[in-house]
Amino acid sequence: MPTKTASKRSSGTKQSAQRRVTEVVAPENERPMRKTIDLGDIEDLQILNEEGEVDEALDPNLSEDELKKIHRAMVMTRKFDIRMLAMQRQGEMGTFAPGLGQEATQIGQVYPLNAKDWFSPSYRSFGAQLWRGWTLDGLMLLWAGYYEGFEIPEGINDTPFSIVIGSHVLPATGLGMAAKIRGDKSVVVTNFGDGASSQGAVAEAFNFASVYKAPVIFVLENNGWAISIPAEKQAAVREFARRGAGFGIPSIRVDGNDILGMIVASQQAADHGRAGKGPYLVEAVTYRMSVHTTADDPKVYRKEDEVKAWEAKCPIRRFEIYLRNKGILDDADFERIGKECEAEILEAREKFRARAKAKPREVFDYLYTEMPPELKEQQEEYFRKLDRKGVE
Ligand SMILES: Cc1ncc(C[n+]2csc(CCOP(=O)(O)OP(=O)(O)O)c2C)c(N)n1
Repeated sequence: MPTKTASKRSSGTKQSAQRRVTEVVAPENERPMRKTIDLGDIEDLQILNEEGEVDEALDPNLSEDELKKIHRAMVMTRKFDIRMLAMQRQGEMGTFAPGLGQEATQIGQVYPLNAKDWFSPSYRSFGAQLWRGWTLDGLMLLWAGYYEGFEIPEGINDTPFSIVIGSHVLPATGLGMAAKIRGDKSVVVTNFGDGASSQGAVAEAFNFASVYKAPVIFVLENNGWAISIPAEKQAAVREFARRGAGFGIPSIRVDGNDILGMIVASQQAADHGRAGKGPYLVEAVTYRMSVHTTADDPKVYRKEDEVKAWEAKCPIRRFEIYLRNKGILDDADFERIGKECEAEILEAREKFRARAKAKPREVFDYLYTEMPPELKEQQEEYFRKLDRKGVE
């Protein structure tokens, strides 16, 4: 192989000696052939399209009872959403994160779980929490800031939702690793947004889960926006599912407004975990139709046309077309179910109101076993103020 010698002078030094740099130059015909690396296929799944047409070959053919249960859960999620927003606007609720338009993503991801499985959600997850057994009045208490609302319902393995974005994904992986060691075949579903997927902790979680084959189903809810940051500023690739491939995690991209697609993908991911094969990444492509939280006004950063275009992809409307075509439910049923859900929510609101009694003297409690002296001082001053105002 021929060699080429180049000479170069080092500059600015007293002993500017000549250095000899030798490069090895391979002739064209001796260079190794370029190879490509196969990153594996990422399936892009849709079973029920925007018009409510179903791909018969992929339809999971769930029983009538199951389909009705799923539909009711989606309607309940939406009705709860609308009511909570109204309660917040009327001053009865704390800051709230609506999930309007994400009902299929929510219900689909927890559908394959049983009580022994784990669910570790982000804050926009009340739909999935209701499916898991959290109560309507409990969630109202939670969002109104009462610690009683955070109590995990008896019999399920859920964690409280996380507000620090991406922070819960690493502990969820720890739960998956523990499940793997116990060998009890339980799986963990953890969800997070497109924005959270850029957090370092999420990359660490992917890596640990993949290396240790932990049965974790990472549900990346790509709802188009992380507050005012659009998905195209979040990642240079359109498909967030690609993020799994680099960690050796089988990944799927699903129409997150298609409840059947979400169920099939989540079931596939759960089966994979239960079989000891490790984690799975499910990218659910959906859209945040409402405000980020009640403290946000999306009109200042996104166009109404974009929201309008997604209205046509409504997950509930297309599922109702499917149910109507199958002769399982009709328009009168849809109206009745809507009213029943609304009545249940109003009943829960009464329970919530009976329990939501502000206890101003508890403000300093539940943080320390032994309160630091400076906090104790503040507490005493605060109590004197309450006494002066005649507040109990
Ligand atoms: C570590 C951390 N940084 C910043 C915030 C403030 N914050 C709250 S939500 C949010 C955007 C999250 O977007 P995404 O993960 O896409 O989820 P989405 O709200 O769209 O469901 C940010 C930056 C936070 N809660 N935690």
